[in-house]
Amino acid sequence: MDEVQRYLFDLRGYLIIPDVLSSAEVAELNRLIDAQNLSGPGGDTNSARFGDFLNWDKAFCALLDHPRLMPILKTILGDGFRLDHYYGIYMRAGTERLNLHGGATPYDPPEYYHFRNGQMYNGLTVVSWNLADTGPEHGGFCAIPGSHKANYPCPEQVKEEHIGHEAVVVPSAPAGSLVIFTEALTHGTAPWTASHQRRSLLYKYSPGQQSWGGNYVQPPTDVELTPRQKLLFEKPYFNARQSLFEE
Ligand SMILES: O=C(O)CCC(=O)C(=O)O
Repeated sequence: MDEVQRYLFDLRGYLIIPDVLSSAEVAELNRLIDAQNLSGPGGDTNSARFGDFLNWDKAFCALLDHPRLMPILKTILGDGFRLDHYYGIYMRAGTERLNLHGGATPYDPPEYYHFRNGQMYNGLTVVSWNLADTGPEHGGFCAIPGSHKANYPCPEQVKEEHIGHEAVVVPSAPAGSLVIFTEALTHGTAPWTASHQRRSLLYKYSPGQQSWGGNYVQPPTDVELTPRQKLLFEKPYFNARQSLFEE
């Protein structure tokens, strides 16, 4: 994580990293999703989600510990982080918004942003791989920058106004980019207005000692993982946890 990325993540609670995937890689991941002949996306949030894609192809597993991602997650979560859960979001013109949720206040123990000893400490952290352009003219991820450090709860009026409120931004995140955000951020989804489908893959990581989910995510059964990818499926514990960065 470079100095600018670290500054922006601390300041805003999210980071956009463009051009992590090539257009050929994006096309291949979209082709693999198309091949599943999924029933959606529908107009409501439930029918705008899909799961289990780590079992579909090793291309999805390769994103788990992508070399561009790992040093960034090390700064955000410390060594030894783990995959907490994952799902995909797809949306079509008219798919509804997701309400704003999260924020530093009221305090939610597994979803925190702390700064101590000159470094950040994060709870549940989301890495969203964009396989289609998202942004103000399309819809998709939206957030209130800086709300991971808010001292007051997000007012109902702001939540109701959603993307109509000046505090809420819908950042541009083109196909091939990553959106990385702390779940301590107040965030949600802008309704989808574009003619193309939204396709985002959300991998959610927790620091090694904790789990947000009650059921620990299981490794795929149909795809062979690398040793480092297997470590990401370790149960939560702290003492003597193996480094993800050893040769
Ligand atoms: O649309 C997004 O990227 C945010 C989704 C989200 O906040 C959620 O699924 O809980």
